[in-house]
Amino acid sequence: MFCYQCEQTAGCSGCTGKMGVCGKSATAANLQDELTGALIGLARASDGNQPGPSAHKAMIEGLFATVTNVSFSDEAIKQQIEAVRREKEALVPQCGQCGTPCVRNDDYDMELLWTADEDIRSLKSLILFGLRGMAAYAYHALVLGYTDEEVNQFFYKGLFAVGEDWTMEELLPVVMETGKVNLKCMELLDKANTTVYGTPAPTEVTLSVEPGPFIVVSGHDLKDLELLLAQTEGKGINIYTHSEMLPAHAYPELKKNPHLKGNFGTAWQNQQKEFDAIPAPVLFTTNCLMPPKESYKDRVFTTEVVSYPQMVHIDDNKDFTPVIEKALELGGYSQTQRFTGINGGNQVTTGFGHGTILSAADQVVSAVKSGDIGHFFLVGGCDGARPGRNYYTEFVKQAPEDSIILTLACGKYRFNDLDLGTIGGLPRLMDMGQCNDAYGAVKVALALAEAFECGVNDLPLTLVLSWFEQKAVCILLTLLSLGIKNIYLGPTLPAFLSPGVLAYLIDNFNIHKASAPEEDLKAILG
Ligand code: FSO
Ligand code: SF4
Repeated sequence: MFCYQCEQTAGCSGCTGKMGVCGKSATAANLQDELTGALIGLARASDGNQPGPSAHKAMIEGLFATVTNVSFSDEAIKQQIEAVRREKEALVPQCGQCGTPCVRNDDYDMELLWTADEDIRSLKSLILFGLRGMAAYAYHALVLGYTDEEVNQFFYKGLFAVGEDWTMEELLPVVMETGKVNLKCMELLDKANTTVYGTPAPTEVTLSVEPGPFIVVSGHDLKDLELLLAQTEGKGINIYTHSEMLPAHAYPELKKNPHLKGNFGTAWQNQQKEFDAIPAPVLFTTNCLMPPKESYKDRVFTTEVVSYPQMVHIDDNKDFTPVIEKALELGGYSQTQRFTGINGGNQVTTGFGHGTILSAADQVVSAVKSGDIGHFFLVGGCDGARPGRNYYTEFVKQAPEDSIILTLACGKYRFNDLDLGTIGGLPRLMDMGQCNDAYGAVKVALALAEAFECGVNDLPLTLVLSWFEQKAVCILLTLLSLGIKNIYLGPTLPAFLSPGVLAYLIDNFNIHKASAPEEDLKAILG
């Protein structure tokens, strides 16, 4: 196997051997390569043909399944390979049956990518991993009935480029286009979420768990949470969010359910410790699933494209009865359990989406003009297990008192239970939501730039991002496609950035590797 798509990759260079650091087996990794090769074959076959909704679904699901911490099951990946090949066959039914096959629509051999020239491999990796992240967002929009033809078509265009023998000059525009189209995809998901569930509003969420049966829901899929809330209504079962599901509390149509009680646990990498003794089942709707330990593996359920060998998978009919029965069997705690966040706080606040922040735009602008607000930081992104990620906690703690901290994604658990006080009636710490809500952060930045009649890069705003997996890659590409410069990225730089491509990003976008909070703050504010 070879895989170097996430931040925890072995030796900061690539997972090889029998198993990746994430627990993905070599067999699953090789099958994921075969799936990706089949998707490139589908992209090739789409050239001059018109793939329809079923091909788009196979494309989106196939890409999403290869995101880190999503699919560990050989069987599930094999079924997806079959589904992709059926879609290709439907597009080019006679292909390969002529006397002199041209191999134009063949599946791609991923070995060609992993052994390519390092700069070409780097650019193609940016495209491929960006597409994987974007597919996750397209998937969540699709389950809510929202789809966009430009987004769908770009999956084929991007993958086609990965399979071609192109130069750096030919690949670079596709890298930037991946970011541009991902903005459209995140906008689509924002529209889907806010149309179906309403505009998020600031909401305090307890970290305590009440007595009685309960279910913990992890991942990013709001539709699954909605369905589970409906199926548990009146059954005496409480629902708690976990990790990236926390922002669900802020959506009016989800919040109205009285049995949506609070949030359990912190970011994904702590799950093996946090789920160890929990008297309740856990439902994973998306990443980040870690290999369950013996002590709790009978309590983990998966759905959508998440899969793990021998775990109960809730299929597309969405009958959550096995999860509900497990919650009733385990019974929950006998007394209220008071949990805290990483810094000892017992509640967190979420729901500062672009709708809420922009409704206070006048207040924000006058606080900047009066000097009450000196700087904005967006400290967000994915969390991870590597040491060094307390950089983000320390950065937030050391940020000056006249600064506003916007945050999003699971990296926020490093500091979201801190009380940072207020400036001019505005909380200093505002949780904008999940990773996909980076769309909202872009919207706020563009609105501020307009209010101050300057470019985004001229605002007193710095993006301090933590990356872990491929959704962070597509978000980074979106920010670059908007021309946003001076981003601080950490805790380590992606292994798939070759020295040549990294030099390009530094020269053109002035990307900085996060170093030490005090040094970075000094450089930013000095
Ligand atoms: Fe985190 Fe995992 Fe949202 Fe990622 S839970 S690491 S960027 O999947 O998706 O922030
Ligand atoms: Fe390694 Fe990350 Fe790939 Fe897992 S997803 S095999 S940890 S690089």
